[in-house]
This record gives sequence, structure tokens and C-alpha cells, in this order.
Amino acid sequence: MYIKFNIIKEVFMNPLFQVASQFNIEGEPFYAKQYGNGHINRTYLVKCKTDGGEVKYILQQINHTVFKNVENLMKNIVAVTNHIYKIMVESNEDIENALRVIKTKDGKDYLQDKGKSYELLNSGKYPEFNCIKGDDGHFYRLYNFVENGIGIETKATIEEFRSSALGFARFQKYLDSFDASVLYETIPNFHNTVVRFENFKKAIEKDVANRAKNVAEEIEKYASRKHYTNVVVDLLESGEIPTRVTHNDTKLNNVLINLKTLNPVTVIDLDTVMSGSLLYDFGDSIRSGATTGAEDEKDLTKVNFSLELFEAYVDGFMSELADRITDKETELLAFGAILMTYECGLRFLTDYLENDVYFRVHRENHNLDRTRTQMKLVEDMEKVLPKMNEIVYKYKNKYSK
Ligand code: ADP
Ligand code: GN1
Ligand code: MG
Repeated sequence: MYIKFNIIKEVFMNPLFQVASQFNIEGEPFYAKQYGNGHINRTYLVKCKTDGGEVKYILQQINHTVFKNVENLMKNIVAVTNHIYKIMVESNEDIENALRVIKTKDGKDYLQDKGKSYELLNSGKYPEFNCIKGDDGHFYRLYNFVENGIGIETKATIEEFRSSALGFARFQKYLDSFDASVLYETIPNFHNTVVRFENFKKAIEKDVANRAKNVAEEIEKYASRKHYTNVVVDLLESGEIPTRVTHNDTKLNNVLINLKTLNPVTVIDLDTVMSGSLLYDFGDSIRSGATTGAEDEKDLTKVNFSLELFEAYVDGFMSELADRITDKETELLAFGAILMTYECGLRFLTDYLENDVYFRVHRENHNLDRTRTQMKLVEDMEKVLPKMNEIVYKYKNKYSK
């Protein structure tokens, strides 16, 4: 009786239960807490009681400032998840862990909530859910909770990191047969480093938060590497490297790994699946995973590029893709890692100068700490670029048929 009353009370009170209940869920929601460490969306783990036990879901409040057109964003994600699901079924793969978009009760791929739950979430009564207030209300989507995998935040082991490479490389293979023409560009110029550099310059000029004076050294380090910015953009434009459908946000915690079997389970965070270069996906994985420190580590002596982890990733990646990667891509793979790390640091620095409007921050100078770790990794990689290239060719040759 008491337990039942508590559940009713919670259902009544918790606005996220009201949100989740508008989707095709099994059972009754009784638990909702923030989950994961994404920088963009607000992610919640929702648990529902059913007759047979418990079902978990991932509920996400979509960042509508970043993703302006939620309708098209969700069309992309539904198309990609359906495509992958179909291939998995055809090739007898285990579909239990496939990522699925769960529709709302009125058959939509997302919920635009302007109702009671929205008012409640913005009333200040639920600071723990920390929601973004917007004129359009909140946008939500619901996924199945992938049980058998974990998104590693930092410091993967050699075996785990190799497994993450297999996961992203297989994802790349799935997308090979995906029709790029149906894809909407969710964030224009996402990896156009030339445009990213222009935005950086504008942020310095405007200096809205009067912060440029604090970061002269960082500005100098990023500005002096301007020559990196057009390399991949130009090669894509001239057709010297192929434009492919890519994930574009292949950081370590965006692939769920089974830590017991060391099998990659599911690639998640599909908001940025768009046309791009394979160098972006390879590079962003190295940026986020081939390091001994966290992305926001303050003590830079703890942040070192790891050639060992790099090698493990190249091994996994090439074991799946050696025959598909072109000669020009192979030549630039290691540079791609420097470029993506540089680009991400440039974005953190730009956001710091713009007063932290894009990436979620949890402390003062958070974006600045991130800027510095990325530059430390860039400097480390620059020193060992010839060795990185050697490793790339070693595995390209090993796995080419
Ligand atoms: P963001 O765009 O903010 O990074 P993500 O989609 O990456 O959001 O989700 C944030 C975190 O939530 C992930 O790093 C992962 O730990 C967890 N997560 C997301 N989707 C799922 C899922 N379907 N099953 C299990 N965990 C998930
Ligand atoms: C963001 O969403 P999340 O946390 O997986 C960002 C990436 C950055 C990353 C840096 C849509 O990734 O581009 O590389 O932070 N995603 C978007 O940690 O901007
Ligand atoms: Mg993510």
C-alpha cells in the first residue's frame, strides 16, 4: 500500500514521467534521472514497471538551440537506424542491441512538449532536471536502453579501444550503402575547419565576455596552425578524397562496448550523421580516446597522446576497412587525428570567447581547460606524426587483401 502510494506520488510529481508516458512505452514510469555525460542533449534514464519486471529507456531532450530543425533531424535518425536494423536482420546479427527510435502515442518520431510537463519543468521545482527553456517548448525523443554496452568516458584499455574502432568501422560499413541524398544537414559546415577558423576570428574580434585577454597564448597556438584548416576541405571539394556518409561525432562514449566480451555493441548519438570524410570519424576517435587524460583535465602533465592506444585503434579500424580506404585517405589518416583534435580545441576556445553558449559547462573555465588539453594532444601528435604514419601503413598492408 505504502509502496503503491509512493509510486503514484512520484508519477504525479515527476514531469519526466508525464513526458515519457506520451511515448509508446511498456509499463508505468517510476524512475527518471539524468544519465551519461553528453555535452549537447539532456539525457535521462527512465525505468518503467511492467508485469514481468522492468523496462529501461533513454529519454532525451533535444538541444533545440543546436539542432534548429528537429523534424528533419529525426527523419535522419529514423532513416539511419532503420537502414542499420535492416542490414542487421539480413545478416542474422543480434538485433537486441540495435538502437531504435520509439514513437509517440500519436505515431510521431519526437514529442514537442508545450504542455503541463513543460510548465512544471520550467517552474524551478525540478532543478535536478535542469532544463533549457525555449519558446517552442521542449523537444523529446525516446530510445530503447541498450543494456549490454557501456559508453567509456575516459582511459579505455588497449582492448576496449580496439573494440571501439571495430564498432565505428562497422558503422561506417553499414552506412556505405546508405543513400546520402536523403540526409538533411543537421549542422551546416560541422567539420568545415575553414569556417570554424573564421568563427574563431569573429569571436576574438567581438570578445563579448572580455575574455580574449586571458587567453593570448592559446589564441596564438591555434592561430599559428591555420594552415591545417583547408587541407581536408580542399581535397573533398576536388574529389581527391571521397565524400562518404559519416557519423561525425565518433568520440569514445558514443560507442557502447560490452566490457566482458569486448565486443562493440551499438554506435549511438546519431545527430550528426551527414556527408563527410572518413578522416573525420577516424580523427575524432583518436582525439577522444588515444589519450591518458580526460578531455577537461586541468593538469596537463596527465594528458599525453598514447601511441599504444593509437596503434590499437588503427589495428581495429584497418581490420574492417583496409580494402575500402583509398590511398589518399591512408596518407592523411594520422593527420586527420591532428586536424580533428585541433578543430575540437578551436571550437572549445571559440565557445569560451563567446561566453560558453554551445558546449555544456560545469565549472568556471571549463571550455578553457578543454581547449588546453586538445592543444597538448596536438603538440604531442605533431612530434610523432612519422611514427603514426608508419603504424597506419603497417596495418593497411597487414589487412589489405
Ligand atoms: P549527447 O548528444 O548529449 O552526447 P548522447 O546521445 O551521446 O547525447 O547520450 C549521452 C549518453 O547517454 C551517452 O554517452 C551514453 O552513455 C548514454 N546513452 C545514450 N543513448 C543510449 C542508449 N540508447 N542506451 C544506453 N545508453 C545510452
Ligand atoms: C559534442 O554530443 P557529444 O558530447 O557526443 C560535440 C562534438 C565534440 C564533443 C567534444 C553535436 O559531442 O562535436 O567533438 O562534444 N557534438 C556536437 O567532447 O557538437
Ligand atoms: Mg554523445
